[in-house]
Amino acid sequence: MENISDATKQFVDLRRHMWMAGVETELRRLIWQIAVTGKYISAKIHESNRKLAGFENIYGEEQLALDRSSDQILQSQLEYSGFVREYASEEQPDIIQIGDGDEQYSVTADPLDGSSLVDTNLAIGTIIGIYRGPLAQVGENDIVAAMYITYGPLITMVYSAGKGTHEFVLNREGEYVLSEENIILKDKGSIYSLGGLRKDWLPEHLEYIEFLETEGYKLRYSGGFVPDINQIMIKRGGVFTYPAVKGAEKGKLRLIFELKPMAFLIEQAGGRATNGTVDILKIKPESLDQRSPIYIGSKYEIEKAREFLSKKE
Ligand code: AFP
Repeated sequence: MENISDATKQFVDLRRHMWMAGVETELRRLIWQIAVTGKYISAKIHESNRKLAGFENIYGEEQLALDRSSDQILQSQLEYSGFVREYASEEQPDIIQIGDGDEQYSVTADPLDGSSLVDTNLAIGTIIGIYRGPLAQVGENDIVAAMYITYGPLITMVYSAGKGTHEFVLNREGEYVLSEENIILKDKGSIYSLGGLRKDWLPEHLEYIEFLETEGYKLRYSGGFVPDINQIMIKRGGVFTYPAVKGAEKGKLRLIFELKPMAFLIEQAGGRATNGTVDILKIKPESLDQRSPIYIGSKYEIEKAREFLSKKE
């Protein structure tokens, strides 16, 4: 499908784009239903009192009322979709059975990633993974679609259903209209986004970052995975990393909720995503809460990461 002209993009909404791209009917409806929750979550952000909910999630992290309400919005939206088998989110300890077990798709969510930034008014986001079959058996390449919604000055939504990565903007009429189609990253970018404390980086990671510094990369790190990845996506290149660090060799970010969806989107845009040695999409999760180091972005930066990480003593 050739790219839609700039003049026409504003008339192409999400549903029409997915139909034109040949996305399978149930998947089209599912992506649409999830995208719609972005409006409700955004309304919650606007009305939030930003007080901690006094709860803790399974990771022992305090939960904002927003985290929980965003999760409830997503779960209830999916419960009435009719074609979702299971739902799992970072805010709940277990997989939730939504359907009667023979539905095609299961959904993972980080309902409000970066929620600790809400009080700073920085952009935050929702990360969605759509998998074929049961979540407990997710293996290599079981992810069939992914999306993220960025709550910033504009609400934007980036999705892929395996036919390229595309961005939509929520307009005043409450429609997601096409803004960037078939996003393709350059082989090499100019920004890097560095998670973890420098004092805790392992030697091979530090060497990699120092190499990038000799090449003049500019630091772009907000503390929100969604806007940090979105910057690499929209600027067409660069690298985000949250590495293994001393005392946390698995890094911080969750494989099934955060890393696989973003890896799917970035690879559909011609980029790469690895844990330093293995492609993120090839890792079979051993548990719902499995974490992994991540190097994600343009080909050149990821190949260099593999080179430096393979020198591990
Ligand atoms: P919160 O959801 O607790 O704000 O954490 C955000 C996050 O999971 C991810 O969005 C960021 O990339 C990463 O943590 C930032 O971690 P640091 O605060 O350690 O930099």
